[in-house]
Amino acid sequence: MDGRLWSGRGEHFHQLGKTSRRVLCMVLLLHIHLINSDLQTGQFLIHKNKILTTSLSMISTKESSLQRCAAECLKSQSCCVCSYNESTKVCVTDTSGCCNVQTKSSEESVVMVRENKENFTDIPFDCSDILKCWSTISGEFTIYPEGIGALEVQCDMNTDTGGWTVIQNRNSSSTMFYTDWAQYKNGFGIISSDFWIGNDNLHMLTSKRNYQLRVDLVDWNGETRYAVYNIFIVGDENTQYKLSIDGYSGTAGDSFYYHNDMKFSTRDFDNDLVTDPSIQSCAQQYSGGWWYMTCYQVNLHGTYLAWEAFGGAYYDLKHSKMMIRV
Ligand SMILES: [Ca+2]
Repeated sequence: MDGRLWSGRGEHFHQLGKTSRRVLCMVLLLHIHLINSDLQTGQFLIHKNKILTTSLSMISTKESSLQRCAAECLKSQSCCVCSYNESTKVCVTDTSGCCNVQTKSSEESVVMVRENKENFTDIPFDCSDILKCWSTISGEFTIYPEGIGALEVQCDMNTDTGGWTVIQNRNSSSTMFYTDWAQYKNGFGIISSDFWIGNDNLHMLTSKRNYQLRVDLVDWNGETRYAVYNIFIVGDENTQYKLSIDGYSGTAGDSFYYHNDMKFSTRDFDNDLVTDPSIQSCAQQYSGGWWYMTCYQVNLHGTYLAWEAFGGAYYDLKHSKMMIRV
């Protein structure tokens, strides 16, 4: 099908019904868009002399034209990218729901990317998106959570099928966790070792998607245990980063639920529920920053890296890692 098909056929065109004419006009318009597509069309951005290299779920079909290949992609709710080879007539549609394009040079081929990416994964919000569209290997990545902008994070792609955004990592020897409200608000540390992602970031993430929390713990004998919570939401600063946590499963025991509904406390900002004025704040007493009550069953940032059901409140674990996933 090319532009000449339509010359000198006016009489046939007028013989068609009104609806058919309308449909043909739309097809013709799409066609014109596609053949005049040096840069952009109404539907696709065209990359000439390119072919798709990698994708998670590609479907190959034979199509008689570029337009038919584009139409195949448009039919699918999860096709953002397709490529067509004029010579072999092979049409490859990517039905992963991802819009990231990895191409290599190839004459006679074009790669087409939908212009409207609204319903597709275009930029990664978190490590679930990274796993889906960018990488199946753990490492450091940049994510773009709504309201935050670019954020460097550690993604765990190994634990329980992966897709985890790591929000905390601590070796008990690290003392940087006994710090103030501003540090906990903004985050601190180095994401390749000991760090806290920051309460503002935690709030922005957990208020936009429904996350589960996973905590992995290791003691000094090398024993490992974990806890998963199906509900994990951190409020904004006005709520003092109030914690909502529920839906435990795992091997560590359900100690964290004790902290449900608690506000965050730091050494300079006491929101715990200890009322006895002779007792200093939990954050100061146990040298940490946490959702203290009176005071804790879980204290991953304190003098003792503690999870009560795993050895007791004063049993210092070696390592903790907290991460979230949709
Ligand atoms: Ca208090």
